[in-house]
Amino acid sequence: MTSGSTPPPTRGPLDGDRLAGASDLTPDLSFELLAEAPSTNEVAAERARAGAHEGLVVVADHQSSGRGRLDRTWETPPGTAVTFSLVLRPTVPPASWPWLPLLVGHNVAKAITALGHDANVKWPNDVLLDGERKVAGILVERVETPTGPAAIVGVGINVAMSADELPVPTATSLAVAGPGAPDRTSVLLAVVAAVREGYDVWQAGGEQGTARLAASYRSNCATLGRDVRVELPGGGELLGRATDIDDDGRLVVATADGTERVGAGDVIHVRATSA
Ligand code: BT5
Repeated sequence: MTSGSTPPPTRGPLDGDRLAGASDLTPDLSFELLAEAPSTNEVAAERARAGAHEGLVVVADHQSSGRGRLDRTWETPPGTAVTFSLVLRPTVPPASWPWLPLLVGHNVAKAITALGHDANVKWPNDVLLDGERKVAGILVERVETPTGPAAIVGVGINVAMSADELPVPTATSLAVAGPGAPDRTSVLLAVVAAVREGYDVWQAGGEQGTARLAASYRSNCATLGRDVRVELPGGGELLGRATDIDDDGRLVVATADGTERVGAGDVIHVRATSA
């Protein structure tokens, strides 16, 4: 699966004309394409503070200083990835906001599945291929703006990287998983449409919308039923079996000392057969 014999992927630039056409067809989405940006989340946050409407998608053909969670970095060689940030202005009650990052991961996984891959989500929102390697990462940030809080939904997808271009051993790309990789513009449009649609359905559904999202998320979460090690944000870790995602989107872990609920953390799926 990770052999060096992957055919050379297409590395053309993102197609600005197709993005403009998509903006015309879908009034709830508009695209701003930048040749290069340090971090699309930073640019989109600036746009939101300046009044950007819900549905603005800031796309970088190349992102040079991508950010992960907790000040980590997101690395993507030029021409190989999709990196974008979508501005949203959720109207769901504050208690439902924690579901947004999970919704995004779930819908990115669905879009990648529709492109012919076996994609699912490691809690909270790492998108894995074949239940193992990370193909997409998500960073959702809340920013205060003069017209109320906005959510900046940042998504990075590894599309055309060859095996030796992957930044870390736990990563994969659509090209490495094969067969072949679609062009980056097609991946971008498919993923943005899936996220926007899932978001609209969730927002329109009220409490039922969150209940439906939770059921759908649970059914495609690679973490449920697994033995896990959870590295907690403040240091420390939990070991146990992931048994559920609760109604607030937290991971429920059965440990030797009882049941714990985790709202944030890094999950490592522990294999029964190896360390
Ligand atoms: C994430 O963080 O997974 C969130 C990544 C979000 C990136 C998007 S791109 C568009 C938008 N603009 C931004 O500036 N960011 C968002 P986290 O779970 O903390 O994972 C980061 C870790 O993943 C790093 O410490 C590396 O170990 C690993 N990593 C870095 N680049 C990777 C890649 N391309 N593919 C897979 N893993 C990667």
